[in-house]
Amino acid sequence: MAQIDPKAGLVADRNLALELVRVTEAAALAASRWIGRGDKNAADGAAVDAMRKAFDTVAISGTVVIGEGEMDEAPMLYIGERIGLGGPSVDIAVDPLEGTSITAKGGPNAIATVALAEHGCFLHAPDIYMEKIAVGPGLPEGVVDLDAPVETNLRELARAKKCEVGDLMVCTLDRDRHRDLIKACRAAGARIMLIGDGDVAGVIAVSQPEAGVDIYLGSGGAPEGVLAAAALRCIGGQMQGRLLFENEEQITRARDMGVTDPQRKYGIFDMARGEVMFAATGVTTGPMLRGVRRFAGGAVTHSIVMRSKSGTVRYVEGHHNFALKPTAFVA
Ligand code: VTB
Repeated sequence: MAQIDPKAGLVADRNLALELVRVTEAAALAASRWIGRGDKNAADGAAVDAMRKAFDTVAISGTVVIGEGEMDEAPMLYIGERIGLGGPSVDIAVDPLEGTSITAKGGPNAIATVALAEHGCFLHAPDIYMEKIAVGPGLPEGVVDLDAPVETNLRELARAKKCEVGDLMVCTLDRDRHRDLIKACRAAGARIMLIGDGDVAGVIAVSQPEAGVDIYLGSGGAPEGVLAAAALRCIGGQMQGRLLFENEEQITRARDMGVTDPQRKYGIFDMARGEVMFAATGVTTGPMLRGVRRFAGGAVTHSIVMRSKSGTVRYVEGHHNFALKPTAFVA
């Protein structure tokens, strides 16, 4: 195995990005056994377990900063857990199965995902909601803003894209709490793609022309917001987020995690600074990635891996031979 100078930082190790794919592949393969079987906890558990084991083979000194919960509520990949074989000191954000309910129902767009940054570069987001707005690359900085009315954002975005508001596709989670948001988008004349779960992929879609999404709006998990910000740092695009607190206890918890201003509007660099790497593997098929296809003795996976430093986006098709692969990665 290549020797890595721990002081050289991430920059020294391009290969780390490809190592991350092994980790998301492992989680996706494990979760794929549970597609459509109606047990989201089993699907999630399998993904977490496989991802945790896969991290044991990666040459990093990693600390989980976005994970499965606090140490007392999650046995593995909990916030603060140290993972990896030893190597550069990095912070890790994980969502071993983004879309547990989707997987349980066999629906579209569930992914296994991981992001990595130099120590101290990810927002330590508590597991609460975050209001999010994101658009793709190549647009004037500040073309949309979390604090602007929906109509204004859509009008400005259409102007920048030289199209009609009616040409725009908004992506948001299909939730009752988005009733007013959806109404405002429709009143403005925009089209809407309502997704059941999976707002990491939903946000990333704004930066993938083939996904046909122009803007992501609405609230979803704050940890998912940080993962999406990491991805957009690599692939390009603009994103803002604000934590949505429902009670004092959440504010106190966030303060303990280093959030000093609960009202703060976070820009993409506030959520994922420095050099960032992102990887995801499809569990079920969506616009971004194809899902795991299993067959006798093996499976095929599709993954995306990217680095902010180079901006290279790679799609990796993995053909897995279960006769040769350690069982931990197959389970
Ligand atoms: C989103 C979605 C996730 O949580 O972040 C969502 O991307 C937000 O919570 O896949 P609600 O379901 O309460 O709206 C997930 O669904 C994961 O639980």
